[in-house]
Amino acid sequence: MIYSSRDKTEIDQLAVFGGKPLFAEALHVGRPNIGNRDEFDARVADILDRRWLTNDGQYVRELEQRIAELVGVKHCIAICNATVALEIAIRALGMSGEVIVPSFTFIATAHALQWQEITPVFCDIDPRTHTLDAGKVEKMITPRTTGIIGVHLWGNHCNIDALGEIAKRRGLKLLFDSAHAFGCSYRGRMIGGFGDAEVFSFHATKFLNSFEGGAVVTNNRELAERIGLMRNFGFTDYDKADFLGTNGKMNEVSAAMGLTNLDSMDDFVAVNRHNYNHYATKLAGLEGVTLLTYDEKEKCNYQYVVLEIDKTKTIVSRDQLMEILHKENVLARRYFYPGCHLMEPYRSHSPHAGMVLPETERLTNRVLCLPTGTGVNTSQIAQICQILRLVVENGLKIASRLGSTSSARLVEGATPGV
Ligand code: T4K
Repeated sequence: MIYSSRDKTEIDQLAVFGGKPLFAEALHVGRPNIGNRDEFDARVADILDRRWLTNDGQYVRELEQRIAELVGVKHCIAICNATVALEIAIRALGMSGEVIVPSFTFIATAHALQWQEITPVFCDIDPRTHTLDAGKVEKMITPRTTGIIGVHLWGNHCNIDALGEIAKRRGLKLLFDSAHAFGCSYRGRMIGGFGDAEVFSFHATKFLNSFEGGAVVTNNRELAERIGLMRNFGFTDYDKADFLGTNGKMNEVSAAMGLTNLDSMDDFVAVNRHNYNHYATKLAGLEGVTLLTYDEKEKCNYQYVVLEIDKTKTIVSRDQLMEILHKENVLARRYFYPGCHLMEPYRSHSPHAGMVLPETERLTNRVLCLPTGTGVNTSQIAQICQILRLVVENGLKIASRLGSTSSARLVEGATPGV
């Protein structure tokens, strides 16, 4: 192998042991994908000229139409972010009591329920896809259960057919948190058209961003109308509110960003895919480090590069590996540690929830997400992988030098959910 002068080949060169960090500037997971700036600037100028900034504006409508066409659904309602979109969809679907969700997800999935005093009942996941284990969902149903929320984590689809079958047979509503899955497919059909409704996120860190934003997509006209009204305080006319509503409106600048990025969507996928393949090549054969795979038969946005670290083989733990990368200025993230069930208020409500979540608890201690997207280049990826290789191939030496204090320090100082 040929090394450049900046490469690290000895463990003493690692920043964690006092070496100079590999990157002068931080490499982030979730650096936004940004499309054509001139196109965006022109749209913003148009918004200012027309003085129509929000409230069902022209760009919001165009974005909704283009998303509905792309996904192949009848209705798209743009919302200010996916958390509020989930809250509105949950309420519009009439969910109450208990709803079954994975714990291995961003806390927003659970919070959107709890915010309306609906209890999220955490169900375990399939360790292969990191999505709800349909076989276990049925066991979590009680007389209070009104729905299931599946999460297409990392863009990997849930077992949609099995969840649909359970929901139908048990008379439950089925919603998908598709925050990660814009541009992905299931059995050749785009994610977005399944269950009673699906929710996308267009947060800055997502595959397609509108700064902040989200959308509910559905084929149910009545539901779409209700969601559209709920997004705007429940107003059905001037001075007339027929529903309890909220302010879930997307503004015009966000829609302009969403439209601009939609135009570059194919380029974003190409970059992500290239990055993913590069990681796969560079990490091939590295014992104890497994790259999450995506279903090659489906469309995928490849927005997440997800590693599973098996400490029994790498000797250094996932948290030590993360600490080492952070010191090199590679801000890898342990999404979605420690699992919703171990964060408040859920931890206090159900202190023993973990007993039925063995796969979730195993995964939350293994997963590490690496930087990708248009903000990272091929040579940076090669350097990140070289560090990983150096560390794992010297796992025993490094783990003993780091000692047990590093992970303890890391966990103490960790940001919840990070
Ligand atoms: N459901 C699921 C499954 C989700 O993953 C999410 C959100 C939701 C629902 C709710 O969607 P929204 O209501 O947000 O639309 C980030 C995002 O804030 C969050 O949207 C996302 N999931 C989650 C997976 O990741 P944090 O706490 O990691 O954000 P933060 O600020 O640490 O940013 C992540 C990295 O991105 C940082 O290293 C910095 C970089 N970054 C971030 C922003 C905002 C940039 O480089 N530029 C930026 O503008 O949650």
